[in-house]
Amino acid sequence: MKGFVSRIPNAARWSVLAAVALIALGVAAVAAIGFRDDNGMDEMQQAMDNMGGDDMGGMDMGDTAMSAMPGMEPISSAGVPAATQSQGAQPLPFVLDGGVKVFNLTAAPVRWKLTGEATMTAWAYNGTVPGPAIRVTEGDRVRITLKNDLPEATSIHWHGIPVPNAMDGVPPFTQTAVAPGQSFTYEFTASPAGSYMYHSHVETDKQIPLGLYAPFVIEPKEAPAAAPAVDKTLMLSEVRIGADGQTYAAMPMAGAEANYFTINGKSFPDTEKIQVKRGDVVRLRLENVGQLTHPMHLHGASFKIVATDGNPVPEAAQLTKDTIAISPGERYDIEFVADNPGTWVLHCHVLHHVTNDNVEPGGLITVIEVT
Ligand SMILES: [Cu+2]
Repeated sequence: MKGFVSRIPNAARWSVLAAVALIALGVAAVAAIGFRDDNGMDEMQQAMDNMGGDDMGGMDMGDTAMSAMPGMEPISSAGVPAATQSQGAQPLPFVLDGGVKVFNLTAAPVRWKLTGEATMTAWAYNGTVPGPAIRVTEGDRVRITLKNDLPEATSIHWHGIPVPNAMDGVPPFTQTAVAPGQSFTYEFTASPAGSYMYHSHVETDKQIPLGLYAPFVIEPKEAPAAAPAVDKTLMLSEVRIGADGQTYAAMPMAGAEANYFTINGKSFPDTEKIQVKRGDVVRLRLENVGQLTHPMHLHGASFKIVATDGNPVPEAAQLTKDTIAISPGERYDIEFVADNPGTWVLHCHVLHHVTNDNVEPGGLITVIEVT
């Protein structure tokens, strides 16, 4: 054998070696494919099929596949009426009953416009998203009756307000959930002053994105010497409208995420424009009732953080910023002097959150016009 090999010319010897090497590589490759086929690829293919793998373009999972998952079915829009009002977070009127301020809320489905083009099936208090704003004075006794005209049980939690335990609105711990057709009355003393929210505390992953939330402001008993000229509450949230036009509230996985981001129930360009006079002190109460963190960035001015989660910040501790990250559940009151005329924007700096179904500009942008 040695003699045979030594008699083969060099070039031919290299060819033989190369051929042997190629065969070895081929065997290894076949072995590898077989291994993956048996142990991984089939499972991966199966998972892709289960996920609606054909619909991965644009990271859309495919709403048919989504609706087959528990809790991921679209919200029924059958027989849901169109909203008769176009703006949420408007003041809720009350009647006085022996010194108690009495408010009435009805939770019911409604078709709610996010923009001129996009309409969601909302579950709303008194027909708007957010629901009506409750604004009272520190020390007021308030009584709020919730009537449930939803297809499912619900409740109201007074987010941030120290209420008696039985009034906290958290089934099954503090009350039984309010069944469809039933009512429940909450009563407590509104204190201390600050920026709060109220929202459902049943199936929150579904009911809050659908619109069961609203602002609750407790004014100080003694009005501050220099009250801001402009005082607006901006509630941040998000929801998903599928390629099938249906509303999907729950979003437990990547690819099935929210595609509409809202300020007071509207996505830009339908967010409310804030008109301000030059020199005005502007207070914005930023409240995040959604499930994502939003670093809100203001153009044209720096602001001071004057309250966090309803608690006043002592002047010496008030940070000066132009961007503030608001986590789910947080509230920040910011104030600035509008001394710079022009059209300025306040927007989220997670840039996907300034899109409507992936089209920019949209979502969490609001315009502040200083004239
Ligand atoms: Cu954001």
